[in-house]
Amino acid sequence: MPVPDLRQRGIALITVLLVIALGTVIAVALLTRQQYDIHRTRNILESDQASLLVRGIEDWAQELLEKDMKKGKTDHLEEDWASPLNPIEVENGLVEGQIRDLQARFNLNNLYFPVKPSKTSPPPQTDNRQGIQDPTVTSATGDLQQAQKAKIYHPEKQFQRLLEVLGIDSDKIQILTQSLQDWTDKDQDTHYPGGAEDAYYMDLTLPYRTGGIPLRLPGELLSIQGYDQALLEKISPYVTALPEITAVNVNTAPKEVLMSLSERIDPNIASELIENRGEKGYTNIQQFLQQKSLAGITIPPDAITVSSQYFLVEGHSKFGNLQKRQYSVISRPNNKPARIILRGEGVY
Ligand SMILES: [Ca+2]
Ligand SMILES: [Ca+2]
Repeated sequence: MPVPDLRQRGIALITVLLVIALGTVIAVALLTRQQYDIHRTRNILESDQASLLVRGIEDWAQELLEKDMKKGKTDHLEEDWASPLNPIEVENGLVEGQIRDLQARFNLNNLYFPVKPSKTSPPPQTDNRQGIQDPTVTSATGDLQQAQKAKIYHPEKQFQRLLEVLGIDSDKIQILTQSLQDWTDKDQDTHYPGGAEDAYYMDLTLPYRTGGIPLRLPGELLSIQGYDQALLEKISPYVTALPEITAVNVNTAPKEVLMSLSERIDPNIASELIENRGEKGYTNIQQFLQQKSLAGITIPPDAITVSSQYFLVEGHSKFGNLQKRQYSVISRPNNKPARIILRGEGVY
């Protein structure tokens, strides 16, 4: 009988050890995988719970805004909707929210939509005095025309004034205004001298085309010539992007936005206008326009309102280890249910 080779016995032993080691590695790998799966499943469940919680904020906001509409025609900061929803603890989490009036801000899309002639607009110019030679009459007509012209709303002027109030360099203001106009308008005619159409963007290292439609979110400004993150952060509390032309609600607008209504509204006048809102806000635009501090200052009536249709709802929820932030834009047209027209994760 051949004597077993010691070397062969050694190899057999190593093989056994190797099989045991492999077995252990596989077992550990399986266990780890199982742990990962458990974690992942927990994350998915918690994420779903956090999403459901934050979605509930929308229902709260819609209900509150619909109730508000039944209470009266004006919207101001002493109303229920304007108070934030303080954090509500739920099992394993919490939820909180806040409604903001988007018509307290300048609507960037006002540069896109044509200004609608309304009841408050001055009547079209009909000069039936042509041929009259009396210089005093001509001058009176001229003054009247001047006054009527000053009442016509020019969104681009308001935007430029807002940028000025926010401390943006005066040589950048025309570029920012005209490139926004070019970005949204349907044509390819570049506003001179500050605008930019496809020809400019197609020449960039990463080429792209202009939108040719109204903005959906203020953040889209980042694609446009002249805008960057720092500028966006500076202006974003004061601007919005809505699907139609909108007026500024003088009952909710901050100082900076009130100042954008006329270059003659300085910080003191704006503070007075805010103080004079009182507890109930201005009842109608005439009451606002008749304020003593606005004597001699013309504000286009179409630029202002005392009630709002568009609101922003910001929600935040926490469930387990997960958090969610969500923004929703609510449209609440007169006597119709409030509905969500835009929703996204993160910050508006
Ligand atoms: Ca209201
Ligand atoms: Ca264009």
